[in-house]
Amino acid sequence: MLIRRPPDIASSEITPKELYLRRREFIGGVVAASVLGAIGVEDARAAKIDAAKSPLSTTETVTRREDATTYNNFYEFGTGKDDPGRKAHTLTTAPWSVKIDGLVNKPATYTLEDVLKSAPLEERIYRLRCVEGWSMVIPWIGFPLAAVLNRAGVQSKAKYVAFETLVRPAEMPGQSGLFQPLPWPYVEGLRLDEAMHPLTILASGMYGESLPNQNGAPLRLVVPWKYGFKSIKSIVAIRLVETQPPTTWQTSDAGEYGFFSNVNPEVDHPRWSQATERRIGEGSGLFVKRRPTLMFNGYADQVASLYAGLDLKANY
Ligand SMILES: Nc1nc2c(c(=O)[nH]1)N[C@H]1C(S)=C(S)[C@@H](COP(=O)(O)O)O[C@H]1N2
Ligand SMILES: [Mo]
Repeated sequence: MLIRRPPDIASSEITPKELYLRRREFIGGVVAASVLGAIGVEDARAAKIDAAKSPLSTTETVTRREDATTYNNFYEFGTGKDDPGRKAHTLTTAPWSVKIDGLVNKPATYTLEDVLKSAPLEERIYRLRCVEGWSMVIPWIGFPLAAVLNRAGVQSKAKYVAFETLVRPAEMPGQSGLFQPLPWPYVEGLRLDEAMHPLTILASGMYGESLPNQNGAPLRLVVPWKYGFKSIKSIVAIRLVETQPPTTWQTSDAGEYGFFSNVNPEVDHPRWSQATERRIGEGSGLFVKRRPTLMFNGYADQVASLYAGLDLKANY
């Protein structure tokens, strides 16, 4: 997003992947066996997760897992959409801990296993709309962020929640190269009422399995009514604070990315319209179908009241 490129991927970018996917469908014999072998290794690492489907799920067609795990933004592994899928396997996600501190009664460093005990895991099928103009529908497995915050005991002075991603250059090539696309750690923030909203979840899995590294293993935020960059990956710290915390994209370009970043078809990005979006997997090349972007990404009924009286153009 930082890099001055057209808002949507060019057809020249998608073509190789489309070809690759099509080629995989036709692959036969020996080659197929080796491809399956590679998939087998990945499957061995992914743990199956049983979770009841949440009624807060959309009934729209789910994006193919193949697309959701090969077309990503995770700048710690590079700025290319295929970088995370190719490079994130180097990240070790166990053991993992999450520090929860700031204005809470019980500041502590929780193990991942302990965090996951905060509430029953459920499957939530959510739309994810990237600020760049594409979207997916992803079956997350997670639980409300509110469960963790309530466990820690939020103090009355707390007004915002700040989140932080891991910094580990040895395992994150985007943090160690000559070209550093962003300042690290990647940080994000929510107003406390947004963080406590039942739609806001911490996800540890998707597609019935533990999260692939490229999607933010082992624990990431998902805030479905905001642009995708708010959904911070591979979280190591959650801090309750009194004043609005800095966020990575706002810090890197405040004129283009705001703190709220609610999906809004009526408020354009300075360099492109946000009125429509391309659903990954729907058409390709010249035949890309664009669909209208929905207010609050289609979650207006549940979240519009959070912003009553707020000028959404000024507070983008
Ligand atoms: N730490 C971190 N979190 C991140 C990003 C990132 O670069 N680093 N990219 C964001 C952006 S721009 C999007 S669109 C979503 C993409 O999530 P997905 O790859 O699981 O679809 O992750 C978000 N979370
Ligand atoms: Mo994004």
